[in-house]
Amino acid sequence: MTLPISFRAGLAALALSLIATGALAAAADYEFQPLKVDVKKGAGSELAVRLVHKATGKPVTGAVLFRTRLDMGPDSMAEMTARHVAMPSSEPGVYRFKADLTMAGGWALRIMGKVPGEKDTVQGVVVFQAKD
Ligand SMILES: [Cu+2]
Repeated sequence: MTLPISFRAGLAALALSLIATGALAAAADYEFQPLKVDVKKGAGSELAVRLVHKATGKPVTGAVLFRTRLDMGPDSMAEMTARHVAMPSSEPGVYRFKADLTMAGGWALRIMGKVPGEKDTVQGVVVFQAKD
């Protein structure tokens, strides 16, 4: 049996859209949340984020956060960045950083990471408020 061209094209388009939505859904299934929004202004301030799988609410352990950026975008100073380093964490699904928050105000921690068993990169932005 030969299918009409238009029907076959329709099937191909459907298959492609299923693949596309599947990929997007996977990456959007995860969320980075602040443990505590208010943090201390100054050197060595501690930031902590929890990565959760939204559908189950479960913390996601073993993620590799391969790219992070910390900037004052929330206060219209996106070009103002802060040094930060990853710290060890014993809590499941919690990822910690030490940051030099040189100014009081809103800081955005922008994260790209890989989650075990998920081929898409997971991204998130967590906003902290540095206080004197
Ligand atoms: Cu600033």
